[in-house]
Amino acid sequence: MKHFYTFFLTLFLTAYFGHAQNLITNSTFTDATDWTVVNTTGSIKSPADSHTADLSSSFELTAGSTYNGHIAHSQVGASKLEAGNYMMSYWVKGPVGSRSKLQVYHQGSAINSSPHDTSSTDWEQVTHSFMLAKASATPKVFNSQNDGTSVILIDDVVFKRVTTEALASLDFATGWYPVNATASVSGTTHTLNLNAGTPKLKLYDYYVDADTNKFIKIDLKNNSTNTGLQISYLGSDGNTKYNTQTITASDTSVKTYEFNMTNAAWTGNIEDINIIIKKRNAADTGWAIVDATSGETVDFSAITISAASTLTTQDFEKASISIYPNPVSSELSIVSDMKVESVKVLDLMGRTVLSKIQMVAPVLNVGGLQKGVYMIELSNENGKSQTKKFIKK
Ligand SMILES: [Ca+2]
Repeated sequence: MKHFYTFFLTLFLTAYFGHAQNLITNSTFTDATDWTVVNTTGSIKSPADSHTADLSSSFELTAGSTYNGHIAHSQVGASKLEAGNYMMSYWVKGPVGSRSKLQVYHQGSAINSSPHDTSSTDWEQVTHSFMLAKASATPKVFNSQNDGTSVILIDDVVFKRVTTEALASLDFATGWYPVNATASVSGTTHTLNLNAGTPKLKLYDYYVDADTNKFIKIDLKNNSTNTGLQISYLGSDGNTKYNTQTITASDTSVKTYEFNMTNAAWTGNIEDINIIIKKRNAADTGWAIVDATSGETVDFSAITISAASTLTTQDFEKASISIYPNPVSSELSIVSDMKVESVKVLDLMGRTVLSKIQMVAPVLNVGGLQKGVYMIELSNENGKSQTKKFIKK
């Protein structure tokens, strides 16, 4: 029965975590340059004998004669790791009684799995769970028979972060880590201090169930001169995707920005999610990385992951707005329960008589207009608007 459990667990893990989100996967070993053979001999098995049905080859490793022979992967840098839980696994095939193990060399110490003695001549899986600090790590797979002759095959090596499903309301104080930036947390506010390059908050501890959740809402106050907010993620097609929108620079209040993530690559369990601060390029044709001299901050206060849009600013057309006095001789006051970003005034023929004016105070001077009836068009920052009629006396 044990074999059945192993088998089903493997299928589950493969489907559940997907493939591309892992830090290391080796189903073929064609990237053999990433692996170094230590204290023994080894090479890609040819002709192929693969754990996977596609016969995508495996790695044949002979035991060292007096010391543990192994293959060591090139170091996984600290920039790819964050303190937390990780797992590593491999498939092994060899004569009954073959002995192998996993090791992760980290901060001067070896984190070993228990030795695995094969119980059959078929492929068997070995998994190893461990914790890492934010420091580089070197994954290794050992043939630990130490007899100088025993040969095993290794395939489908996986090294990955152990993640759990993101909560609908994610606390910025946990799970989010600064990259190209430093961060400080005070109460519910997570302040990102921007460095040059691509300052961002990276989500290491969670994945998002993209089949259920299609909207990500971010509350922030942008204290910087940068005007872009970008969500990047590893799409289900294996490619990194970007979703970017404009944010208000040098803001004085918290604003809500919602990202509609609906697209063909936002399915399954999505990992490697980043929230990146961007700026416009010099030609104003696209987004660029922030300046070396930036050194500014963005205060994040909430992130909400949901199935449907929760933005109320889309209801600007229904906002309660009144203008007075009406008729008016000079100063027209505007009272609204939602922020009015700009206004313009048209005559009854639809001709613009006062072109678009950014609202810095809720008062518009119409003293220069001829007597008559006019329309005032009030707009929010997303371009939604509603129109009111007034009389100039
Ligand atoms: Ca293979």
